[in-house]
Amino acid sequence: MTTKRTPAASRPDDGDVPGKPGPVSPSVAEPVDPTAPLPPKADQEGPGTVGPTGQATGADQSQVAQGGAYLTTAQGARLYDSDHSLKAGPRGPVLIQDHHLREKITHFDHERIPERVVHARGAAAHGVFQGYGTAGEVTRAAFLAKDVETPVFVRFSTVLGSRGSADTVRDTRGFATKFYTDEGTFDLVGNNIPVFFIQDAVKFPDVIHAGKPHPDREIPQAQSAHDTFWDFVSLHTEATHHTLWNMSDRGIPRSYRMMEGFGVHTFRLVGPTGDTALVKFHWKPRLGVHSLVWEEAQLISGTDPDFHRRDLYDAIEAGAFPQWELGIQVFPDTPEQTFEGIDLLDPTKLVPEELAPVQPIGLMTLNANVKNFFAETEQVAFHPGHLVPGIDVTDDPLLAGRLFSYLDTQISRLGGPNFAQIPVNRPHAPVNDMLRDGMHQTAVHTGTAPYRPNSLDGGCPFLAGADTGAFVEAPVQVPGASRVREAPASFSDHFTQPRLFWLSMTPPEREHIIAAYSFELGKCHEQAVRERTLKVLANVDPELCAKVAEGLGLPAPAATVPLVTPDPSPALSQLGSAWPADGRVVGLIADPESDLDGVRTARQAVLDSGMVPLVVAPTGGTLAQDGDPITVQRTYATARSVEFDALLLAGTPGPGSDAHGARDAKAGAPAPEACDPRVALLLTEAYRHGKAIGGWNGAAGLLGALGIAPDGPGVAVGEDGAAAVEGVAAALAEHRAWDRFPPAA
Ligand code: HDD
Repeated sequence: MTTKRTPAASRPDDGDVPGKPGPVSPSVAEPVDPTAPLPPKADQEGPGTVGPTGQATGADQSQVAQGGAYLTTAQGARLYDSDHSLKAGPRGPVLIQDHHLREKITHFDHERIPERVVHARGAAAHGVFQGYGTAGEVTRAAFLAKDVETPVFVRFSTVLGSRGSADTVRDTRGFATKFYTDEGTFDLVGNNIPVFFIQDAVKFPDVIHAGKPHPDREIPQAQSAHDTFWDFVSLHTEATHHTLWNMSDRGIPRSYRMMEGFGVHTFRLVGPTGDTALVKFHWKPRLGVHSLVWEEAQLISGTDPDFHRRDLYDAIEAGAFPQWELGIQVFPDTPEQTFEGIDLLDPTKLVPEELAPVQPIGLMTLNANVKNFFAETEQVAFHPGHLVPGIDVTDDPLLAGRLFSYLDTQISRLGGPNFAQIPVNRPHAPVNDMLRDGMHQTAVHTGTAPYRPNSLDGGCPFLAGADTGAFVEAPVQVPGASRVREAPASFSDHFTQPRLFWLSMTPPEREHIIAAYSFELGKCHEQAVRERTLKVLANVDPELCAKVAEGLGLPAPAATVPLVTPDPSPALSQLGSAWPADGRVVGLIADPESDLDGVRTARQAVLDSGMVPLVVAPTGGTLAQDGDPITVQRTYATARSVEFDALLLAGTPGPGSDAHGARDAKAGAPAPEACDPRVALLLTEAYRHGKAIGGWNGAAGLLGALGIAPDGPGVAVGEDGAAAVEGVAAALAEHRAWDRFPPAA
């Protein structure tokens, strides 16, 4: 039997079926004016979808995929069939005259563009930046003036992995922000680590070739735990500082929302009177800086490789808009371009905040998700050379190479020089250039004289001066010098700042660093690479070197340089501050016999604290003895501890019994085997990862049976659900129960 397709006019189901298009003209999309700025993002208020908690999200349902009533070809001809190729008879050969088949398949064949050579995997969002006006003395940049609001687009990324790689691998994270200012687009293309592997852009292909998968078998994916990476960084010791940050908790962030961002290089600001200052840019997250632990990161790579992408999207969709303060460290623009002995042109060095405090200059809020990943996240093109009046570059040799590289890469990635006409890349300032033609030119330029000087188009456009908003380079003195391929002497200190970082870490942070080096080097096959890395570590710190050597079963070498011991910088540690628990995910473990009123109370208390409750139960559906049914979001089969920042074990309705399979246990502590093994795994894994754990009425017995002391660090067993939530929220202020991790020393 065959299906015969006939033109729509003779089909009975068209036009008069509710919800189906009637015989009206399809709506025609407005022609796009490529010179016009992007329209403001539509408000996200709307009828809404259901988010991960079962709550309405407020997402805009009016944004459907197709705008018109009828499916058409790319040329606008209505289609009567898009499911069958044109054939000579139902079982006959496909005819080459099927232009629709060819159009559809050809377009599909070209749907992918080259992925970014680095930072291929990313997630992005729209938002707004509001200036505080506090930078007015050091820069004339208008978007930093008080209360000026500027639309932004931010893309976060990993560096090494391909587009489909996992989010939670150990890596640096990109933090690239596009400010659509009234004076032109400013891109701050930074990372979540304030220093870089190399001091000169000419080394960039080397470090990336070393970090990417091996060229023969193309493995491992998105990892630095392999021989070529460690071969390079052990030979090229200026990478030691960045590598140490990567091995620290900064290499495995909990969320993009909980990462710092850094402009890395020193930039030059130009003030209203032409005075200049050197600055370093910092993004400070309102939620604090938090990380995963390594086992957790590895498990998530398997259970939810989209963890960070999902987290960002869900938070914004739920209205929990992430925020960062932009701040600057300001240094005098002296001919030496150093501060307290630190070379400001060396991108492997940071300036401790204790020496130069970060001064807040504005607030960024990400408040809208992308509507189409390819159109926006994939096609966005950042470039450190996208600068606005008042923000200029310095002679950092790494930055100089980047100013060339980013423009160049977009030409091959986005297929030509007109990528600024792609909607997400369009400036919001009026564009009046004389750039013409080229691949993917979508503007229809009028006039006859795209050159200057000209008289035929009235001589316009005119050039501006600094007083009329022009970008004017600061007239920096360039000392007469011979051409050399050399670095300044100060660039050769590769160990003082890694040592500063190490000495600034708390015991659990040090323990994580030792474990990370031991893991990564343990994955290397080449003994020479391991031994050479130990020699590098000996020049950072003897304890670090000895502990990693112990893990590798190798002798610890002695330092080959004198160890300088700078004052530690507490600001480099992620511990020691209390942060809002907003946006943390709390798993509520309950079964049909649990104290469901307590579960309702706890669930509401979690929501009231700005956190996200997910009910975990033996099966899906709802939990209800009486009263409002409680929707189950995860079952014992689908839940894994890594999805949660904290777990709450619901108590039982009556006094004195134990929850979750332990109810029948004899007097005294229930046996661990009485607990459902999946619940036991949830709890013990969360405990091992330093997560907050709570419960009420009977929970203490079960926790104790699993080896979790009910009065231990980060464990909150309360009288009822609300008290347990309060305890858990307090524990989450420090993110993890750090006392559960053994100290390094
Ligand atoms: Fe880069 C992308 C950050 C050094 C060459 N880089 C890229 C992205 C970020 C950074 C966040 C992703 C942008 C996006 O989301 O589209 N890169 C940095 C930082 C560096 C750095 C903070 C040092 C301080 N990069 C660097 C050097 C070079 C490049 C030295 C080359 C000489 N980077 C590129 C690139 C990429 C890129 C190849 C790939 C895709 C793109 O530019 O648009 O041109």
